[in-house]
Order: sequence, then C-alpha cells, then structure tokens
Amino acid sequence: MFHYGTEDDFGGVWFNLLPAGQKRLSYYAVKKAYGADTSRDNTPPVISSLAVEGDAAKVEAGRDLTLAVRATDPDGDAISYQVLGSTMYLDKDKRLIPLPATDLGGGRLRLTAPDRPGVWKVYVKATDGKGNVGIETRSVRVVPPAVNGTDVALGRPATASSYQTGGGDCPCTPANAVDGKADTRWAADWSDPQWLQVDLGASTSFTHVQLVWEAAYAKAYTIQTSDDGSGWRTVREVTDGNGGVDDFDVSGTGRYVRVHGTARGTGYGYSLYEFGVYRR
Ligand SMILES: [Ca+2]
Ligand SMILES: [Ca+2]
Repeated sequence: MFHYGTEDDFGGVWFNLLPAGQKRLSYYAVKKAYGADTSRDNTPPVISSLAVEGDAAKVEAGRDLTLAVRATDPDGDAISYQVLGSTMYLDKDKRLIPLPATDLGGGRLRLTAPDRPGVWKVYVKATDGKGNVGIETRSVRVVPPAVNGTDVALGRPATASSYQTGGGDCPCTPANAVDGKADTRWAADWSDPQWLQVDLGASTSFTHVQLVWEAAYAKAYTIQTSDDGSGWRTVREVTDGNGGVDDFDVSGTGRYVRVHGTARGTGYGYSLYEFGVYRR
C-alpha cells in the first residue's frame, strides 16, 4: 500500500488514498486495518464497469465519445461524474486534464474526444457529495477522423523549406508527411516561416485538407495552391491553430499545394505527422 499525499495526477490516482483530498475505498480499508470502526462510515461510490461505446482503439479526434459507467453508492447517495484525461502515454505529462462531459442519464457520459491523436488514459470519477470518490480508468486510442474521398497528396513528391536531418526519431523528411503513416513526421528548423509542398503531378481540384500535427504545431499558417510552384494562391488562412488535428473543407485547384507556417505554436519547429489533401 502506498500513499504519497493528495496529488491528483497520473501517479496520485495510482497510489493515493486521498487524491484531491477525496477519500477512496482504500482509505477506508486502511482505516479498518488500523483498528478503527468503519461500520458507520459513509463510503465511496463503487464503479463496477466502465466501457467506451464503439471502438476504444479508434476514437476519432474532436468527435463525440460516449462512456458507459455502472456505479452504485453503498449509502444511496446521489452520484455525480467527472471525466478527465491524461497524455502520460503520449508525452509523459502526469497532469489530469478535465474533459467536460454531459451526463445523459443511465450511466452514459458524452464528451468531445481529445483533439490530439495517440493513446490517452481516460478517468471517470464518481463522487457522492460526502467527500468520497470512486475512480475507474480506460485507455483509448485517438485517431484522426476519417475523411470521405481520396487523398491526392498521398505518396506524392514532397519538398520543404527545411527538415531535421537527425536526432531522436529523425531524419524527419518532407515525404514523411504524405506517407500515410501516423508515426512518421516532417519536422522543420526552429524558425519562421517554414513550408512544405506537395506536387500533385497535374492540376487537381480538392475539397478538404487534414493536418495531423506533432506536439510542435503551427499557430498561424496558410494552405496555398500553385500551378507552377512559384506563384501561390491562399485557399485557407488559420491564425488560431491549437495543434492536434486540423480538419477543414476548402475549395482549391492547382498542381502544387502547400502548408505555409508563419507562427509556431511552440519553441520547436513545425512538425506534421500527415498532410492530407482530399478530393471527394
Ligand atoms: Ca457514499
Ligand atoms: Ca507520416
């Protein structure tokens, strides 16, 4: 038995009897083991099952996610739920991030899936208004939302203003952004501006763009097309990017299409797992 304190994070939920100061079943078990009478204590809700509706291995980023939870309170207290998420398996960040959820009744909780692809740990807390909490967790794999149509950039020749040639998982070449693989990425030098362009081979109309950012995302960028690779037309401008998956309908035609980053979201360079250009 471990007890570190009242930390309410990845490790705290694993170990603590009192995460965020709320008492868990283990708190009462320890109290009893040390000889106290717990028979009249009000105790925490017990979560007997927690399931992700649909496929937990294919949760689409930014779309609806519904959890089905079964919980009962031994004292008959009304239960309220809170959902949190951790990116510990993505980036070792131990914090728990609130994922606002709507209680649909019948133990169903609806929330917006995280916008960032990768494995998330999802926490459901059931509280009874008496200082007690029951916690259950599930891991989900968040994936970019499926796009209708054909990715005309897939496997096409890609070039960029720069790319990281080594270190960590690099070389991070421009081709990595159009190889259809979720775990290979393009990464640029740590400066503004930077761009990545794809040669579609011939003038091509497209209706949708999907960018899957690594942690080093673009805050401001444009999507542009060109017929000759030198004169560019902007088909979309983004000034408030927050990383994760950027998905939008556009109307563009050109042989070349590029993402032109003007303001980075972090101190690192721009980094894209995938740059999809779709035609319906
Ligand atoms: Ca209770
Ligand atoms: Ca890739």
